[in-house]
Amino acid sequence: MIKKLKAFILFSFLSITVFGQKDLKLWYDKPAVEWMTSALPIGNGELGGMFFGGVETEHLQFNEKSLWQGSPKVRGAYQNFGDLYLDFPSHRNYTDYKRILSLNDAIGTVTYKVNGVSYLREYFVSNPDSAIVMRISSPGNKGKISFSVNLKDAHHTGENQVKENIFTIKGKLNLISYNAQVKVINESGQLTSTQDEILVENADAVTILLTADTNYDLYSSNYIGETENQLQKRLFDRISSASSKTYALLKERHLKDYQLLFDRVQLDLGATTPDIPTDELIRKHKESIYLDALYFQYGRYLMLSSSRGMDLPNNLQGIWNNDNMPPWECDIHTNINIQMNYWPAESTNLSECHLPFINYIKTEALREGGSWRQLAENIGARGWTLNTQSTIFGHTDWNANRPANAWYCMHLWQHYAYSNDVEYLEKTAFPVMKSACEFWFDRLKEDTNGKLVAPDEWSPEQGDWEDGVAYAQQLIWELFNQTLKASQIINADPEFVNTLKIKFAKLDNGIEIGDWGQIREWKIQPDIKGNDHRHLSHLMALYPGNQISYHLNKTYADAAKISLESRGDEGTGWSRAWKIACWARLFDGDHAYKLLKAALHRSTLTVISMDNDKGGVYDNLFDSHPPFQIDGNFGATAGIAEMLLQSNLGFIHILPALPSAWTKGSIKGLKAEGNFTVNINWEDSKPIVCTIYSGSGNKCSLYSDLKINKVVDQKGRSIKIKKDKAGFFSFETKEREIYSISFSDNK
Ligand code: FUC
Repeated sequence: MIKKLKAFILFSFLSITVFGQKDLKLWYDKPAVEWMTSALPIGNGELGGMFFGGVETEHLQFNEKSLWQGSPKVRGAYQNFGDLYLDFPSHRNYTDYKRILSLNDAIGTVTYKVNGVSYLREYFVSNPDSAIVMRISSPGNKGKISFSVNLKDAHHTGENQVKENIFTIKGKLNLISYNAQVKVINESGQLTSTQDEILVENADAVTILLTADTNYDLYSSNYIGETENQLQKRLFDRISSASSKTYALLKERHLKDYQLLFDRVQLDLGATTPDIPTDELIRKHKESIYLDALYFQYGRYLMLSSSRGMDLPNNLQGIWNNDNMPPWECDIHTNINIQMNYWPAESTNLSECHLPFINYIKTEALREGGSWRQLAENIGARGWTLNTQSTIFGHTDWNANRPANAWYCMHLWQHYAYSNDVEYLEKTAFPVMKSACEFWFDRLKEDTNGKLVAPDEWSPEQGDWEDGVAYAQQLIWELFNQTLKASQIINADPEFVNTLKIKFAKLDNGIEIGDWGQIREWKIQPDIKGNDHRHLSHLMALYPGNQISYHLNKTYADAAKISLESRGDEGTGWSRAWKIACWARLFDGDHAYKLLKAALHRSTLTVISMDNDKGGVYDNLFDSHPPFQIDGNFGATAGIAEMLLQSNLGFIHILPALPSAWTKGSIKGLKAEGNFTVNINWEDSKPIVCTIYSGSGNKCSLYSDLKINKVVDQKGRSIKIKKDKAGFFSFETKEREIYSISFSDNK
């Protein structure tokens, strides 16, 4: 009996779900018409592609994360790398067309028929083999594949060549050198090449491998690593190694690598897979809960595709950009965008994807003579700080955003809070957090009430600069609070800890209630009721910060609600996403859901607009600011996670903001602070069973609106529960054990 129960708990933990999760895909019955709105993204974390699925001409535009114009002195911008064209002149008239992006497999597919013959194309970007892999075939047929291949350099700064079955483009931008190689491998038939194209005739199938990189090196003092020749050789070796594997093996290696991470989280909202294409589904977004789950997982897909491998964060468009003069230089923006890009990393169980951002922060913040330290030095402070815009060469400009150092540190702390990795905390996070605290020790000044305030700050991106702006105060509060916690864990230098305690005690926490019941955004200039500015900078303490909650203080939570209502339910893409999380933190699931649906509103505008009624998604589910900005994708994924589970206050709150539209469902694999992994099944809008895996053996504290009936361990033994106060329970856990919690209706 006990054995059976144990098997059941394990089974329900590992595979809560044999449900609709296997059918996560975006699909269309026609080729893409426009890069931004309808081409589909693939990527391995640094190398990315957008495929159009054109039949007569296939177009794959590609990027590599470090291909930037600029240098430490010159601002520059993130660049398009190039375009691959496949021409099938005899495929003019076709039928049975379908273009798919499977999130389960991270594989793009294009299928169609010409004269009754079926054709299949498959595209993915392999992380283990560092290449874009494309396969052209006609299943069951021989000798049907004939087409030409063309590679275009988006810059033409160097010499491009075709040698047998390999294309090479190379050149140099302001600082860095780049190189891309494409290898065409035919099975049967003939392959010939000219100066600028490779021609395949009557092949059974063809595999195309594309790899691209630059000699950028974050860890070098001048940001340059290899010579051009070394780069060329590395890519040649890379593509040779990939081409020594069969297509089947490349695909197997890709699937294994991707699914290991993607499958960690599964969300079932009880939806059936719709039989209409995704663009039509978006038009009917209000009726579809399938789309809710798809959009949640799309954020995780995009994270895996844009934030693995090299230590550089994904940018305003992740890694996908077809423009050499992109909006806002497609850079690293520090006043919401880059942070939002990483909101779902820990909670949706993709902790590894957080590291490229974290390691980049550490490297730049501690770089001797680096620009972030220089900015601090310029105003007579120790430590490091930032402006609003940054590039991969440490260049940072346009409007001081000093409190961004505190906001960046929240990410450093969060990675510890979820992983409980003390060595990481001591070696990576803490030195950077300490240095940011020292900046504020030197910078803060006393106001007339004896409180410490940050002088001359901004509430991005509106109003006047003044002392003690809520945005700055709330962020510094988080920095001091989290650094103090970190200091205690690693036994930090007592002198520093002592100063931190003194400063923290005197710090203005940035939470003050104004004359219409709102959280004040500024101390001096008035808050205008109905100001619907897209930034929610004075609500930092609600989300992503931790000071405001109904669990802590109803008065402040009510005031935050008044402020949020005043901002309205529209906004640019990312603004809508932020509001999902804010309403979730106010435990209002239906309002959070209203914002999720607002985020899924169909947008078509592709030029910059700041209008609140223009945000939403394009037909390819890319978030539209407008234009495309990936932060809104990641923000919505984080917001949905926040609706189902919150753990930012030292306990796990199960289903804190479940909307009435999701009456029955389950979530598997969300992470909670304290290194817990959580599965929840619910019915009639109430949790039925919750299974928790304890990664570090911490005490598990929980909050639930329902009474907890029983906690059993893996062996089916009842675990002693401690009732703390109304709704709060806790129990001791052992490392790597699974616990199953059941609920009863009455409190
Ligand atoms: C911030 C925002 C804008 C835009 C830009 C890239 O400046 O205020 O809305 O997202 O970043």
